[in-house]
Amino acid sequence: MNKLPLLGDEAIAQAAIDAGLSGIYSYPGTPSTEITEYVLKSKEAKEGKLVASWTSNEKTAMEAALGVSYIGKRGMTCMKHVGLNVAADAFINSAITGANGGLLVVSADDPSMHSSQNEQDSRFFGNFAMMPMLEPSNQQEAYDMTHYAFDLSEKFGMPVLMRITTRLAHSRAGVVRKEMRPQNELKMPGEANQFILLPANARRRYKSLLGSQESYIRESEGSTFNRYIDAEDKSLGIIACGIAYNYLIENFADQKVPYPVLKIGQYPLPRTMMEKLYEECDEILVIEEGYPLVEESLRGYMNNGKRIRGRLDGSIPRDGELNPVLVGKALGLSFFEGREPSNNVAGRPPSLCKGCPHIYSYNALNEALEKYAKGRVFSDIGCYTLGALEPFDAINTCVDMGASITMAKGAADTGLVPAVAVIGDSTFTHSGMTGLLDAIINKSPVTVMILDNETTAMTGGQDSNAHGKLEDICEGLGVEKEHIHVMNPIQKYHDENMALIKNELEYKGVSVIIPRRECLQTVASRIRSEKAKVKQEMQ
Ligand SMILES: Cc1ncc(C[n+]2csc(CCOP(=O)(O)OP(=O)(O)O)c2C)c(N)n1
Ligand code: SF4
Repeated sequence: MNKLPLLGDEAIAQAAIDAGLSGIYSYPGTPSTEITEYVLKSKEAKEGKLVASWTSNEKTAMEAALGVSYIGKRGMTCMKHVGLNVAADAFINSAITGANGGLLVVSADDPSMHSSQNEQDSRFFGNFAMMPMLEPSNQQEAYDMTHYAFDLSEKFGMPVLMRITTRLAHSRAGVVRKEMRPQNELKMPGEANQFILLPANARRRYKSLLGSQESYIRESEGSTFNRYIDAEDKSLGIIACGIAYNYLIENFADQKVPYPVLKIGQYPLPRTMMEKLYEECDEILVIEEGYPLVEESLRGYMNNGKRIRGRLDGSIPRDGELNPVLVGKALGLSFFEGREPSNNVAGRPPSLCKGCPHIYSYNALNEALEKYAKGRVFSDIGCYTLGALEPFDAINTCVDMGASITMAKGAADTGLVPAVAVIGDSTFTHSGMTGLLDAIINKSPVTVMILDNETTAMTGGQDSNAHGKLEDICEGLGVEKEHIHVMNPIQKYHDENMALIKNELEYKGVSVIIPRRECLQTVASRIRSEKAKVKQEMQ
């Protein structure tokens, strides 16, 4: 059968299309972005009138997907792990409402923080919500699990969480597709009050969620994604979750592990299988990406003195991404570790593109702030966070999306002068607008710079929901018109821009400055696609 060479992210997207998805809503975030991008570009998705859309943030995405499920259709939302924090209110409550049409939430974790603020483990959110969870070990499984996830969700009337990690999301392998299934017809929830979480309903729904846990465990015990692979040598038993299973078998030439292995791909954990491994083997090694979730639960409910190894006892490092070498070391294997990489591929620190508009915003801001001491610029998350690096050294904080304006407000309210917030256009609509409203309500003396490069550059140039609307939004929220300014962040206007910022730093209320110039990368990609279009028309 023909195989498609797909990234893990693309395999998930293709499987969702093939499984009869009707709507996907997401906010970009590495390493999840390519799932929604694939659906947006898919001819099959367009022909099937599948709705695919970027949203303002992960919470609005989660709620839109829940709306799709409400009417009986199959819905999906994808985000990076920290996005699940933003979506958490809707996500946790969706386990109480349950699903009508199949609902899949994909959360992509980034162990080692290749492009993230933390390396939290989304499986804890799945446990917290008490939802069934899937964790693929390779691209084919990512495809098969996604296809199955919608059936699973409809079988139990419950959303399903899929947890993936960077390496799986961004590596490619051949994937065999299943037959395409038609989209669901419109079908309202059978239970009239299911989605009305008034206390009386919520209590009933919560009891039903608790009552369903045993059936989720039974489903895990019988799942083809959880396998007990027996072997002769019982001196060690290995539990390998998700992609860690791949790292394990890569250590053996014929992929045959001499010890019994419990491969985990579906949660809640298959308790009987775990008990069997624990009873049959002298000691247990747990290999899992992220936090020691399985290791902790094993220590918690099965510990009768047998040695349990993993991230907690130091057999595997407590933090950071796994790889076959780390797994091999935990198994006491010796092997060729490879050479030092050539300088051509050595890691280089990230930097703003030459000529990036953010450079000129920071040059002007730095000069305007010269007479003040350090510690006054609260930044946010985007390409402009690179303003923390030399030669700019222009920002003092970066915590989570939206934290720039709110932190500046708190600092300004309690005595910092001047307090500056720097935020990108996409981050502003993600979670900056509500903070700006707070600042306006309290008349906090903050100078907010919304760096408008007309795109979501950091994650690859998705459309920004703020496009063409920033001044109107700020005015609508209540910023005084005379304190909303647009500037052109370019060397030619440096003195003018600097003077404008200096002036607003003196203002004892909320002012907004919008440096506006398109990201160079989106300009280049637009020109490339226009040229390709012209070439195509001439052929
Ligand atoms: C909660 C959360 N969601 C998504 C991301 C991924 N992410 C990092 S920055 C960013 C947006 C950047 O766009 P913008 O604010 O316009 O700045 P630009 O990169 O264009 O300068 C996104 C989506 C994240 N870090 N946290
Ligand atoms: S991608 Fe765009 S916004 Fe990001 S550094 Fe390059 S030019 Fe600047």
